[in-house]
Amino acid sequence: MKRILTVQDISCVGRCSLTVALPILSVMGLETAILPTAVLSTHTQFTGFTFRDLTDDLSDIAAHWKKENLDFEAVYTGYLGSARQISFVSSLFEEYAKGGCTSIVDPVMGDNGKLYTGFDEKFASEMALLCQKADYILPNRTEAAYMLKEEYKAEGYTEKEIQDVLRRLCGLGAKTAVLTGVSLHEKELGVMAYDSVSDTFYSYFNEKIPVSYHGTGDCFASCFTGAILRGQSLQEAIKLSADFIVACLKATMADPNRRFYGVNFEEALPLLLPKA
Ligand code: PXL
Repeated sequence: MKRILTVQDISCVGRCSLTVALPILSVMGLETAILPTAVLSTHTQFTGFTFRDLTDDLSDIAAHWKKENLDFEAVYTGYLGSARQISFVSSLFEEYAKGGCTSIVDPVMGDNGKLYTGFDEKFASEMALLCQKADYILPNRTEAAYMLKEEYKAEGYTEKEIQDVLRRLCGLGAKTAVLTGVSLHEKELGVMAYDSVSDTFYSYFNEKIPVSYHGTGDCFASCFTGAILRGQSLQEAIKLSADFIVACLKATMADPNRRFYGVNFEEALPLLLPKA
């Protein structure tokens, strides 16, 4: 069984980061090791959350793994809380890249044109530097705009403009860029991707479900990571991940007791089981 490492926070309540990455990657048949960057009582869209920064522990944990000769087929990063954490992950990528490890960065920073609480433009520039070292980067359109220092266009962009954004994202240094939250037609929402090595674009769209929930980006990135690691193509990986998010949203909307803070991804997990 392949072993991967995911580096992100534990939001104790909130259906995001490690509480979604672990079940998704496990159901996809991957052994998942975790490196928790911080413990928060909830994600940062609540008010009054607690935040215990674990940056000081990261290097001791990694040093122990090295002593035990533990390595990983992939390192997948999500929410990182500070420039110091980015710099730590950057050295982790360098260390593990020697053994042919795949690196996947979800540059979690914001949505709908705005950065989340606690992030600023300087942090976005640091994240752009981390993307240099990644095989795959998975920004939404807001994160892409901040990393490229470009204006965020809420709507009214063309396919060609998105392709240019994808080329510039790979220009940061990543081999493949996957851009989420792309809507070229009013009733559709989906993903466009660019593999700079083969110079090929990919896209996949679904009917737009007009609701917005936190944590869907983390569900997408975890599913995408699982799909790539189990050997699915880039096109298959974006399709499965986008279909999974639609299933998560539909399950959430069908639940009269739905939570405001995250999606019912648990009900959609069977879609991700390896085919028997
Ligand atoms: O879903 C992304 C995410 C992850 N972790 C924390 C967050 C958020 C989004 O707001 O606050 C702590």
